[in-house]
Amino acid sequence: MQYLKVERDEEVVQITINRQDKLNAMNLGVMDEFISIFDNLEKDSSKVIIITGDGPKAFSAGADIEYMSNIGPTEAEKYALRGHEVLNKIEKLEKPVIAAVNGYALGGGCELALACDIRFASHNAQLGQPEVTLGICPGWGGTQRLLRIVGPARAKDLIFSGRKITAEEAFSMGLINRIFSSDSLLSETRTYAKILSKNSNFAIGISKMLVNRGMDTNLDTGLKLEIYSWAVCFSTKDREERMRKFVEKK
Ligand code: CO8
Repeated sequence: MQYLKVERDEEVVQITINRQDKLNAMNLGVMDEFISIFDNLEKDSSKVIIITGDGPKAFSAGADIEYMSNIGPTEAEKYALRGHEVLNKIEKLEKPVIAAVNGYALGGGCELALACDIRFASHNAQLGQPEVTLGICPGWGGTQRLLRIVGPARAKDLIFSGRKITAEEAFSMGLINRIFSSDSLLSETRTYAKILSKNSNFAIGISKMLVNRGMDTNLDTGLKLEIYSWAVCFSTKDREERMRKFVEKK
């Protein structure tokens, strides 16, 4: 891998965007590597994924502006589709994906974090959708996922102004789950990831699907889906063993 570094600690996998000199901006190479990694993660024994950026300054400063400055609509569509493929894989993966936002998360960088299930940030993080300052609208799901996470008024404020917000402001609008010091962000994220990895990955996967589907469906359908999914959990050995252990302990 040229652009992404993959480290494994038992069932926790950390993916680091490794383009520090360009503030981890995502070119097509980054996208391709993400796709090949997530193709493997769909099948392997990993349980929790962490995504972060290399260096102290950026999670990712977004799509590669140098590349975009020279393309037309056809290439732009391909670039957007590639980005969507990555973000959809993250969202559909039946395992939790945590963004450790260690600095700038702008444009596509913010959109990458939005596709993750949980977002932790360092105190120095700055998030934003500055696309309109470059003459484009958000193109990697920013208008849709941001809307669903923070609501239309806040999404429009961020997208129309292109302003960068602090980790604290992002936390206040529910965009960030927790804030840590820069020094402790990764260790705290790993500790949290370990906790998730000890829980039932089947139950977490099905819960992730239910919450994601729930955002796009009516309450009645979402609740029906929950009932059937809940019943399916009773078909696993994992559930049997976890409940048996609890009962026997007593
Ligand atoms: N793309 C390419 N290179 C970048 C990017 C980027 N997004 N961001 C920073 N860099 C490069 C700089 O050019 C510079 O390179 P070099 O040293 O070779 O000149 C290096 O990274 C360091 O950057 P700066 O010198 O600018 O660092 P500063 O500390 O002065 O500023 C900022 C940091 C404020 C983050 C600044 O770099 C910045 O504003 N970057 C651009 C942020 C931005 O606008 N991002 C949104 C891009 S658009 C987008 O993501 C669209 C997503 C949807 C795409 C849909 C597909 C078509």
